[in-house]
Amino acid sequence: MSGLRGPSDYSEEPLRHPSLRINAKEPFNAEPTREDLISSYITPVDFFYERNHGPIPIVDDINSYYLSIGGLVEKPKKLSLDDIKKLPKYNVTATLQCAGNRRTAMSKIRAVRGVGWDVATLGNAIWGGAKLSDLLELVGVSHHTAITSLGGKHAEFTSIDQCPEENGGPYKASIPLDQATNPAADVLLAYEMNGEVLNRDHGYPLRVIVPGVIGARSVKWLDRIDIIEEESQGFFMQKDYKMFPPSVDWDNIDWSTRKPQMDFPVQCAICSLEDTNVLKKGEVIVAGYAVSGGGRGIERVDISVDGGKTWLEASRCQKSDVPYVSCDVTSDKWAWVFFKAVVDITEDSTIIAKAVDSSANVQPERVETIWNLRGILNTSWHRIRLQIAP
Ligand SMILES: Nc1nc2c(c(=O)[nH]1)N[C@H]1C(S)=C(S)[C@@H](COP(=O)(O)O)O[C@H]1N2
Ligand SMILES: [Mo]
Repeated sequence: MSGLRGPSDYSEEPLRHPSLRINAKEPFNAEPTREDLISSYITPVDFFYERNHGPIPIVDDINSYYLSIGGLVEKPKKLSLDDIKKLPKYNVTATLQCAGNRRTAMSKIRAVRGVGWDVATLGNAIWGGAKLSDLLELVGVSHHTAITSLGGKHAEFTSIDQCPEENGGPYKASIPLDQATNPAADVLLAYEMNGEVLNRDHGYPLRVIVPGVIGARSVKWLDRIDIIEEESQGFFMQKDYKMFPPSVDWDNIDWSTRKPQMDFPVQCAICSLEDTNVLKKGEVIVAGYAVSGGGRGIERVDISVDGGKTWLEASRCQKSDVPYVSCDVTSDKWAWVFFKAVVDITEDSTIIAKAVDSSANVQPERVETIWNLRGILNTSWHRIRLQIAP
């Protein structure tokens, strides 16, 4: 075995920060409060959402851990963590977002299947590790390869956790080989998160980070990588995390008609306010995050306090040392931006935020128009109903 062990029950779970809001206990699924989420541009590990499909794996002896790389490659290999650490190390600031972020709001339109989430099922971390493109060179697959000499077109990541959806088998996902072998795609084999050793909850000892893509493809507790001909046939690629139109429900679904979701669309949410807030007349701070997938940066965030009749542009609260220009090499093109506006509220109001990305994609106005049976990718305008105390 690879030194990784996937328990069959929840008796060996790690300790978690008490401020996380738990949405499901077994498997453990939790998100921070809105306030905690925007308390720091780099999300502290303690406040970083967790999405699991089974019990958290364990490494009993790190010296016995190895990663297998095989499939349609000329030189299959087994690498220890030290071998992986010998490859050039990169730090990539990337926002990981679960496709189920904001699902609860979508389920209010019509029932959807999946864990309920508020608006904080994402986090922004500095991931440290080796590039997948460099690792694949060790097995004879050079940079910018779309198909190997043996016909491989996808890189499949396999974990060790026991997932009920896979009948007790491990979590799997894949990405196209041209993305895996493109150094600029920044796909990482991360062993660090925010400068610390990756913890068990987030994938110790090694996880994949696929920047700009829904979190589901960033496989934790990596056991093996295989270069395969077709995309991964695993449950989470084929029977989950696909985007369907509002006309498809459980009685007429045909999973094979859609592709697995990869990039996430433009998204934003207000985190300084809750729907239950009753405030005094006067200044209100409207602050939150905006992020887009595929390396598309955020162009602007619009705020309305009159239900969408008029708009004002929010200001950006970026880290002071990194100017945000999405096409600039020094920018964090995979990372969220924080926004802020101060508005004057005199009566009960609906406050709206919508973001625009660098390709001029805009969030859809109404959740009804993007309702889908799995409740993924709710990127509709984020609305807060504010009450003013009499
Ligand atoms: N092995 C494994 N990897 C996994 C998952 C999982 O259940 N098992 N969940 C995926 C999903 S759906 C998301 S959103 C992210 C969550 O990563 P995090 O828990 O570190 O925030 O991990 C992904 N990788
Ligand atoms: Mo997810």
